[in-house]
Amino acid sequence: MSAEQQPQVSEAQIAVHWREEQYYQPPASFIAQANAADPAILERFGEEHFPECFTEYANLLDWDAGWHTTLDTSNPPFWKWFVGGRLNACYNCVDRHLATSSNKAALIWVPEPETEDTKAVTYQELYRRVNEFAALLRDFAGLRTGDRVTFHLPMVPELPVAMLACARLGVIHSEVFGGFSGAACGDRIADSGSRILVTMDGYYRNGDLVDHKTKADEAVERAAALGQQVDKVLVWRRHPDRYASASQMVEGRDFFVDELLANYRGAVVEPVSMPAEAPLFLMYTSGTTGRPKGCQHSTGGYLSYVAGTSKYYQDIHPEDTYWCAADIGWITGHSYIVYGPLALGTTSVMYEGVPTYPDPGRPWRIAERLGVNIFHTAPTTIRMLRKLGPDEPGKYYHRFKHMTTVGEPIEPEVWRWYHDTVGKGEAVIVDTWWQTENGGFLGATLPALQPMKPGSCGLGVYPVIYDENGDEVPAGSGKAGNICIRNPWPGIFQTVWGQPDRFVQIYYEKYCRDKDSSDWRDWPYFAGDGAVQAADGYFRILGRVDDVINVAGHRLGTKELESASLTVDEIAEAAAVPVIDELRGRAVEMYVALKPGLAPSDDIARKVTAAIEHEIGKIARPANVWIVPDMPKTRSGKIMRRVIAGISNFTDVGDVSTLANPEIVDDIRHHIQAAKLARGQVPRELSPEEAEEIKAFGHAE
Ligand code: 6R9
Repeated sequence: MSAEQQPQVSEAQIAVHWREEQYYQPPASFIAQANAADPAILERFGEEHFPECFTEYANLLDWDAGWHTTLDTSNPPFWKWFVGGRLNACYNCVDRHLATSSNKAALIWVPEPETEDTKAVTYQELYRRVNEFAALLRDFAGLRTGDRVTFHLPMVPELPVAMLACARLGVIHSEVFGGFSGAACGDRIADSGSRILVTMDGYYRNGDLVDHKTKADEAVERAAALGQQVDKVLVWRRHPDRYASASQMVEGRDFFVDELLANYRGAVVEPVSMPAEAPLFLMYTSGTTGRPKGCQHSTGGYLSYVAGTSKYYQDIHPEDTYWCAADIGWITGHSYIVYGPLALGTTSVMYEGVPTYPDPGRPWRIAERLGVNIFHTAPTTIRMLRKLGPDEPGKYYHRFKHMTTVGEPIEPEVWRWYHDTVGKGEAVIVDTWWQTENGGFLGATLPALQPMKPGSCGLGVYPVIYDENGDEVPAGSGKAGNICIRNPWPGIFQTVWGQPDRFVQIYYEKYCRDKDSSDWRDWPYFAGDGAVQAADGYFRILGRVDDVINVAGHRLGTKELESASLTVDEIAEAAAVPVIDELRGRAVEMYVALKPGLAPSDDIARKVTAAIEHEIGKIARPANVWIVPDMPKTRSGKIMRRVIAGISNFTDVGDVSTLANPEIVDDIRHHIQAAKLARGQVPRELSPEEAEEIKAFGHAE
């Protein structure tokens, strides 16, 4: 759709002004080797074959006992997959590969310091390490099937070892992202009821050996204040011979894992045969208000789903060298660094540190040296690498057949750099839309069968767009609405740990047609994202439904404002926020960061305004364009729009302690608010509702 042909918008819709992008076809060389190259797969997974089609994913695994019911919907919306089946996730990711691949690398771990050696962990070694740690967890820590254990581990091989050891015992692991504070970890320990915390003394980040163990002390204290006693803290050492933390080891509570492991040398622990429905792990979502939500993932459904999507959407073959540059502390890392790739018996690369350390050529150096042929990362990382090292990929001889993107919509400009420069025009790109709650990809293209379209996540697993009344928004109408998933899928989380009512209320209440029905057709899954579907069926995600700016009745998606800004050559990153405006209700303010080496100028700000007017229309013209050195971001790289919205509106920016770069907040506030004062743009005092809206802007719920 061109900027001139704008659709009719009503209050209830988000205006959509995207330009249609051109298709990119997969190279013939990719198609020739792809796992999903036969169009028959599209037919096999058609809705008329639901739910039996998903047995194809389950059959990628080894089961101890087959299931009698593929999908049990008797207690909606608590769906159960592969009921009656039994399996062990660790056995499927480790033991079963030994017969053919014991000497092959399961993990290749790249430490951040380039002076330290890369370490390959073969399937045989992984088997040994997982068994020994499982014995320790069982015999020293007293963990039993069904218990929860919290990890607060960085990107080190000890993390997948610990996960798989739990899976071997049927113990439910809950990894808290290493960058989170001790207090955040303590909240999650308490919520999950963990008695054991597994942590590490320190790890490398941006050239520094970060002291991590200190957070364990704070976590234990916080958990105790919330009524959860931690009995033991198991501390791995980054360098086994020296302790890298300033914090004291607490007698009787804290233990060095490398010392304890001496007692478990050669131990073998039988994998516990678990029901398909047994929880495998909890993953807390980045919810910013209220109690954290522990998404409970199943063993059989989850593992089947990540194995199947890894095989078909990421085209992972056992002989590939696959690198997902996410952190295992997020769902992407659980599904697509550990469980999916290892279930398929491939080699999964792990990198400890920051992608731009010591320079923005680092990822391409790693890929060249290790022969990585599948690369997986997030738009925020792509934008950062493009900003700091736009020509770096050209200096290395890496060759990718496949690249994944995940985490937020990717601006077409950035997509093209990823495709042309990182992928050298010869890699397919799969834009994967999904959530912590979902276990694995939902919106994505099958790369050999469906062409790429920059900025669109493509088709996927039974997505549908509903309007506010629950009516389906037709493809090609140009109207946006709420993206939902019509059918259950095996990777769906089972519940919010300890909060089943919240599970139903947040994800199913909005579009449930009949609360008494046990027909899944009456229970679409509400994802909380806005989306639009083009005439060809491709979905484009517009961001969280609450990230909408209502200018004089036009609901503008933040993502399209940001995408328009990125068509300006000088711009590396952009964020749109609302400001309270007497005339128009809300007005748009843009925050932009420039590519390195460029000086801020009024001219650049004017270009951004012009681009927005051109791409979207005068209605979206920003009240101000602020050029800032960096954006406040979460640890997973998502821009915290509520923080900048607070700055623009002179309101409370809220808690910034979990940001990756909290120091930037005061810096931006000082400059922007001084400039607004000088321009006479200080807003009046906001009403409590307005203040609440600004505070909630960009929240995920
Ligand atoms: C996997 C993950 C989920 C939210 C999701 C959506 C956004 C993720 C996206 C995307 C557009 C994509 N999102 N992938 N938006 N295109 N390819 O990121 O999980 O951290 O729970 O975030 O991220 O808004 O609702 P999670």
